[in-house]
Amino acid sequence: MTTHTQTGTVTDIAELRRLSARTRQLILETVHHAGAGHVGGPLSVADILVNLYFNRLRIDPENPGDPARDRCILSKGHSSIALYTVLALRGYLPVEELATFDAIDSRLQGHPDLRALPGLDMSTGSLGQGLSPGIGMALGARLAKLDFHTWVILGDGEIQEGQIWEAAFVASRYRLHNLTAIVDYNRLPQFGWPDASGFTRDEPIDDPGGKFAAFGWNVIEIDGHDHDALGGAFDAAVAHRDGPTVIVAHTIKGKGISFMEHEYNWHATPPDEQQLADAVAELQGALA
Ligand SMILES: Cc1ncc(C[n+]2csc(CCOP(=O)(O)OP(=O)(O)O)c2C)c(N)n1
Repeated sequence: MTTHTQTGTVTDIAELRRLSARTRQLILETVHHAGAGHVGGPLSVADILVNLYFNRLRIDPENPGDPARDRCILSKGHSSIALYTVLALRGYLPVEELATFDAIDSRLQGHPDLRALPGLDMSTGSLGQGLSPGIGMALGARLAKLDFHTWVILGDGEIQEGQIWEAAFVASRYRLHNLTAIVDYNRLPQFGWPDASGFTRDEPIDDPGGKFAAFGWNVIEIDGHDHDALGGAFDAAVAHRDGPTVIVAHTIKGKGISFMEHEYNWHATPPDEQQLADAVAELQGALA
């Protein structure tokens, strides 16, 4: 087995929290500057991405194409600005380049394009498709005798897509212990949940962990904003050797900014000047 050397790891919880706050600040500033982009989902997934990229993934920004590196697929690709921000803080691109987000020739498109930016492992955006290439990567690792781990981040709205459950079945059938899915379980998709009378905030289908368990997956449930819990869950997922693991990360859409939390209206609304100032003021304590 060939193993990748890990570089630049951060294990200190206070520093991980500070990186999360900095990530949130940059997400908000970038979307405000671009006048476009998603907000609620990126703020929801920020801690998961920070912990993965700084504390878990065996990666090296100097060698982004190493075949032995861990893989990470942001299947909920509309949250790209969170991923670009974490990649920038991790050294894959200059932080200043975030200002080009969503511009016509930018490497940082509204949805991730793996041909444009080293450090991206999959192009995503059409929801429901990220777990399947994750299976391909995990099977490829087995064939190539590489010990890398593949991580796939899913939205809870996204897992309404049937392809997710075809993939769940296949991953279990091949006992892919080198594959972990993380559900960003903020319980809010784009507009709430449609029903006969319009939109409701009551989920029609809950307990994603129970559903993955029915497909034979190992299930871990955690608070997806708690860096201690995230690190522990990632360790447990890698240690589990009998099939794939799903981490159901209980999160809050718009996390960190009081007037954005639990509000689907902030799914993809750029903050104006005053809203940005108010939001960054809320983050100040955590940035220190
Ligand atoms: C196949 C497909 N259908 C619809 C969309 C439009 N869309 C973008 S984000 C989104 C809601 C996703 O909700 P969720 O997965 O819960 O993400 P989060 O709440 O974390 O942003 C939708 C419907 C899409 N990108 N792909």
